[in-house]
This record gives sequence, C-alpha cells and structure tokens, in this order.
Amino acid sequence: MNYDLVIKGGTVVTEGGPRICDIGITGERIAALGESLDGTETVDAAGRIVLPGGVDSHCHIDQVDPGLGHGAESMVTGTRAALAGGTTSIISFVSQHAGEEIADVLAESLRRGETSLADYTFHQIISDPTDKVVLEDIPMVVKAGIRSLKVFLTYEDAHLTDGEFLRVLAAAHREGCMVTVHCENYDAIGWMTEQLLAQGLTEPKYHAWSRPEVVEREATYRTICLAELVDTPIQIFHVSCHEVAEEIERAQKRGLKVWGETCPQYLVLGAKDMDRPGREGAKFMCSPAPRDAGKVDAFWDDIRRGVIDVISSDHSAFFFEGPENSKEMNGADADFSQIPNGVPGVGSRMPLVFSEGVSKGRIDLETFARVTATNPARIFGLYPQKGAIAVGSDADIVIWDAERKVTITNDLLQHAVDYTPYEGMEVTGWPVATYLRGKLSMKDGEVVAEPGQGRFLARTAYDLATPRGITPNGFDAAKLPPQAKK
Ligand code: DUC
Ligand code: ZN
Ligand code: ZN
Repeated sequence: MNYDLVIKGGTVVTEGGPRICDIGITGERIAALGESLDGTETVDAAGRIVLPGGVDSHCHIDQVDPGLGHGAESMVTGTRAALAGGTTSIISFVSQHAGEEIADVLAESLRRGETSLADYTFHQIISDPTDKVVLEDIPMVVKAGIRSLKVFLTYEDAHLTDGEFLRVLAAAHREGCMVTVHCENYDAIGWMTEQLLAQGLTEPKYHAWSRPEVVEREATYRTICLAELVDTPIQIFHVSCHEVAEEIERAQKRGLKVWGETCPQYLVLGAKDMDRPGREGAKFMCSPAPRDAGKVDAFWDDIRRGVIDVISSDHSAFFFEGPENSKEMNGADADFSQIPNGVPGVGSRMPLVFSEGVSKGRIDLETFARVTATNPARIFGLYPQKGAIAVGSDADIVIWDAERKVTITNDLLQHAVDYTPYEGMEVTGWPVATYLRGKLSMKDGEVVAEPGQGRFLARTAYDLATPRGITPNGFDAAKLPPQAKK
C-alpha cells in the first residue's frame, strides 16, 4: 500500500498512549498507523513528538463581543496565528446583541469564515433570549450545524438574568446543545467597581480587585444549579483557579454533565502582572482576572485529574496602543472599567501549555493532547473527525520539537496585535510543522496555508450535549412549550 504522505518514526501521541510509529495519510485522512509504511511523500519525524492538531474551542476571532468591541483579529490573521502555534481547528463566536437578528449575524459570520486558513465553527452567543430567539432562532442555528451556545452572566450589554438564562438552558435542552457560560456575578462586579472608583482606585490592577475569586465561584455554583434544574449539559468557560474548579468537581461527582475549561493566562500570569507600572498592566487584563500565581499547583492537579478538561486560549486581540480596537480605545487614561478585557493567545496556547505542563513534568503527553485537542473536540461534537491521531480521523497533525527553547516575542506569534502578555518568556518545546487535513500548513514558522483553506465544521447531535434525562423532581419543564417572556 502506498500512502500519499507518510510521517515517519515520530513519537505519536495516540489516545492509547505515545508510540513510535509511522502515520500513513491518504487524501485528507489518516489511513494507517504502523511500521515501515511507504508514501509518495515522506517526512522524517524521528526524535520529534507527533501530536493531534490543536483544537482551540474558545477564540474571539473576527467577532463583536458584547461590551468588549470587535477586536483587531480577522479570520485570516487569527487562523494564521493558530496554524503557526500548532492549532488546526478553532471555535469562534456568532455574537447576538440586543435587537439584532441572529440570522443576519450568523450569515455574516459564515461569510467571514470563508476566508479562514484553519477549520472552524462557532458558538452562538445569546444576549437577548426573546420568544423568537428561543423558539425559532436557536433551532435555526442548530440546523445550520452549530451545537453550542454561549451566555454571559456579566458585562453590561450581555449579561442574562437568571430567568433569561433558564430560557436559554431550556432551549439548549430541547435542541441538544452544549451551553458555555462566562461565570461572574454582574451586580457584585458593578458594586465593587463603584466602590473602587469612588476611592480613586482606577489603575489596571483594580480590575482584579473588582472581581475576586468569590465573584466567579458564586456564578459558577449558580450556573451549575440552574443547569441541573433544567438538565442541560454545560461547560464553564475560563475557570481561573482551584477554588472555582472545586465547584465543578462537586457537580461532576454528582454525575452532572458539567465540564470545565481554563486558559494559559490562569496558569502563567498572576495578579502581580496587572500591577506593572503605568498602563502596562492593561496587557494582562482579562476576565476572570489572573489570580495569585502562588496557588497554581492545586489547579494543575485539577487538570491532571480531568476536573478541568480543556485548555483553550480565549484569544481576544486588542492592540495595546492606538485609537481603535485597542486597550486605550476609550482614552489613554481611562479607568480599569473602560479598558477592553482579553489577551491574545491563539498562537501561544500550545507552546505555553507544553512548556509549563509537559516540559516541567506537571502533565504527560497524553494529558497534553487531551486538553489541547481531544477533549475540546469531544465536548463540542467534533470528535473523532478532529482531536485524535487515529485511523479515519482528519490528518490534522503537529510535529513538535520537545527540546527547542524559544523566547516568546510578539512577531513569532503572527497575530494581528502589537503585543503578547508573554513577551520575553522562555518556553521549552515548539511546533515545527502543522498539517491540516494532510496538507502542510506551517513549516518552521512559515504559514503556507492560503485564506479559504479552512472548512466550516457542521456539527450534528452528539452524546455529550444530550441531556441526562434526570431532573430534580422528575418534571422536565424544559420540554413544555416555553412561556411568553414577561
Ligand atoms: N473575557 C471574556 O469574557 N471574553 C473575552 C476576553 C476576556 O477576557
Ligand atoms: Zn467569557
Ligand atoms: Zn471569551
């Protein structure tokens, strides 16, 4: 048998564990794992780690975020940065703002997606769950191949009341969607912000003071309870610390369909970064805020034990300087509450997790592959097409040099903005080649994929997003026709 491409002799990270073997690729798929495979083209991967292409299930790319603005990243620049960093599939967002027709925003997002270099899909943000949205639009979005919704429990223009959140959970229950949730308490943050600003405490570091761990923990607990009431599978987005992960673990132990995601910024950055001189701290401002770096060991343990299943980037690209799409777009001396949240990270995600996790001996290679590729693919209905090196899966593959030491600079990351919060950080381990569906897409830092190479990943019903069929008292309220909104 002659394969189109054979990647030879690398340490291949399969779901059964790492093994030294060849990968035979025919067309866009993996056709064989074995020894001495012959190919029209061969690539020598001896001495390298061979990983499933990363699946970054939380990136704000070419999207307007309620309360945050558009960000500077286009689908072209964002997915170029993804491929440079070893990620072959991304999930961005279709963002509904109050009063907007979801059909229009969806059509626009699908149009922008056509320029993608990597494979892609979207989560549907629901900011205004009117009767039409829950009865007609969410079913329409599902028919279009989108199987996950996102809601915010904070941000001025986006947060839902508990009543609105329940309506979204119920629609997701009926339609078989995963609901992803930004868990922070809107009123608590608003009150804390007022108190801080009244004292003249305006610098970036007070962003973290306005939203300590308890604000996130409360919203996480509430989210879990409401999802349990309705019987809807959920993923808690960007969990920042062990204290919040404890709520998720309790829910998982009760058998609930609750998953947890974190991001490199909560493993690498800390509150002290936001306390850098002048406005420098704004480079590290995201929500939830980076926590006390001293507490990170217990959090890595949550990752090892699978309480936290996914490490995504929450890539959110605002320039540091400049009048538009920037951290100073509301004025160079705006107080912390006026500075857009979010850090860029789609390209640095895999190298940071590899270096902090695998190279420092905190996680093994299988866990790395699970949290960066396999689990996000499973949780969002893309598996086994994506997220695994297995016969029949798409040939999305990253060849990794586990020994290479690289000092991160903004240029290396190839995203659109003028900074990275990880500037100057040395990492051990770096992607040297990325293949998307069998096609070489990045080699030695040069992205050779073309705009439009990426494909929309339409999703159908899948087990993890299916309700358990268990409600607290056996009364499945979500199945009833929704009541008109008051
Ligand atoms: N927080 C969000 O909720 N979204 C984008 C970036 C961020 O920090
Ligand atoms: Zn969020
Ligand atoms: Zn986000």
